[in-house]
Amino acid sequence: MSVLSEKEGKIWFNGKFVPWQDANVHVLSHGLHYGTSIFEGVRCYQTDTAPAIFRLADHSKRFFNSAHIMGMSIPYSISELEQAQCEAIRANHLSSAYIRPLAFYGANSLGIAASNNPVHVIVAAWEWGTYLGEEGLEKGIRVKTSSFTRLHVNVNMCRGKIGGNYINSVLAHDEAATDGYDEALLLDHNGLVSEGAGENLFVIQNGKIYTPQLTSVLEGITRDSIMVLANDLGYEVLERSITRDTLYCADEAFFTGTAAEVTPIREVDNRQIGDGKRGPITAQLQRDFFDVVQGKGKRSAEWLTPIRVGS
Ligand code: PPE
Repeated sequence: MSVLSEKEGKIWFNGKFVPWQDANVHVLSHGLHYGTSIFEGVRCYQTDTAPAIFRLADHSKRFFNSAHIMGMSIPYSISELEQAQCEAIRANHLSSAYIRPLAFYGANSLGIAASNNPVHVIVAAWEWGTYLGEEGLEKGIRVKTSSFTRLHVNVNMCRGKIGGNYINSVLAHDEAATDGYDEALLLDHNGLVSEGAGENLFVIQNGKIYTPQLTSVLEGITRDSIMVLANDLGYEVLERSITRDTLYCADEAFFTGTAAEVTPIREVDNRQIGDGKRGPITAQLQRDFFDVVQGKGKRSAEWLTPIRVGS
């Protein structure tokens, strides 16, 4: 297994590219002790003409919103961050990649008080294949309801992609994986279905598409893309409360996320969903999603930022 920290390449670190293995921080960094970081997950896809970043402006906006929610000020502009992401693709000679922008408090002082620490910002990019397995994309995955409750809106704010929030996801995913499932499904504090450890959820019943409202779930950019693509196909998408037994009885269900893309769910808590395989509407939306990210969809021009290479 290749070790991420030992790769060759370059990482954008506080405004300039440094060799991959030199992108290190002090062990007393505030972000490491308290999870005081914010981040993004962005994908770049190969298209017929050039590599292209999917919904770069929307991810960058969410990055700055996460910082705003944290009360953290980012010492770079949105356009500098966007350029760094494009440059990270070029500098590492990538065509399809996962991009990880991250901002975190450094090591001036420890203690809960965070704001007297410097804010460090990095952008890394590397090849990252299918998140929940190639077979999962095709056949669907097995999901287990977590014993961990999803974040309460007044405990950890869910609109922010904040490092510390992910402890909840790590606990939930590890529990599900240890029990032999592919991913965890979390319920909110009212017992309603919220989202996966790193994915939004969609449910299809009688030709209608449903997804939980944006209370205790991340406002996923793939979620939004799927809602737009579904509308383009003439489907109604409704945001509403979903109970666990509604999900059990769904015709189809799937997860969305930058890493997970569009992953069908074939089983929840050992109950088969629909026919126990990727359903027809899921398959259609998945096709449209992969078309659009690869430059072959109606929305491609709107959603893709091509990276000029070799100039
Ligand atoms: N919910 C959560 C909790 C979440 O982490 C993600 C992204 C989503 C929904 C979907 O959001 P979007 O990517 O904008 O469609 N999860 C990121 C982190 C995955 C990881 O393992 O790290 C991702 O997909 O990049």
